[in-house]
Amino acid sequence: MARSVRRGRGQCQDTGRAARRERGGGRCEDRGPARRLGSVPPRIGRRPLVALGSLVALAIATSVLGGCGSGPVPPTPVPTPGTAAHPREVNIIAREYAFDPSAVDLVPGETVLLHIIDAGLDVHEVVIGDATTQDAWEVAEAAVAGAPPGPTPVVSVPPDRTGLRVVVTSGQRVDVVWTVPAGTAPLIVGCHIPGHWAKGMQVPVRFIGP
Ligand SMILES: [Cu+2]
Repeated sequence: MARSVRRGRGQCQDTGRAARRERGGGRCEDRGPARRLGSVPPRIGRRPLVALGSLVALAIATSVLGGCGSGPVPPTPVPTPGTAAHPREVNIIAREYAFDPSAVDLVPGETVLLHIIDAGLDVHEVVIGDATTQDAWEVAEAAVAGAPPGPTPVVSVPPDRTGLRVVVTSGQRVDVVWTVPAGTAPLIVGCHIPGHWAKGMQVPVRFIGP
């Protein structure tokens, strides 16, 4: 079962089902200054300067390509799945007209503490559910498009299509504890305040393994 912590006037609905890095072992040795005091510096002509420049460029390229921090970027570590006792915190930020992150990573069956934040000026919502759920809310909310300013109109969908829904107003944060379905059927995070879905407020849930 999901439970929510209200911070403001948001609505929440839920079905409740819910280096020092090794560098190849090589060592560097300091051989001291290249020129001793009193010695006469060698004459550097045009050609040696060109050669010296080439060597510096090669050294920089080698440093960038093969030096510290090189190599393939490691994959993002898979988080420890949340439990009922210790839900994993997940942020979803809504603004005009997008969600951040652009894909919400969840582990099937884990319990998460969603921090849903409206960082925009308009009212937004987070609906998590499959395509059927998204369609149901899109139709239901389109029916109240053009409602006068004021409280968000009350809308509803059939009980088996509610998914998780949280409405947030500008600057508001609503925290919701929610258990991710154990299956891996595709889920979407969407906003159906009239017009918002079409403007891009839809991102996928990306299931990740423990
Ligand atoms: Cu929105």
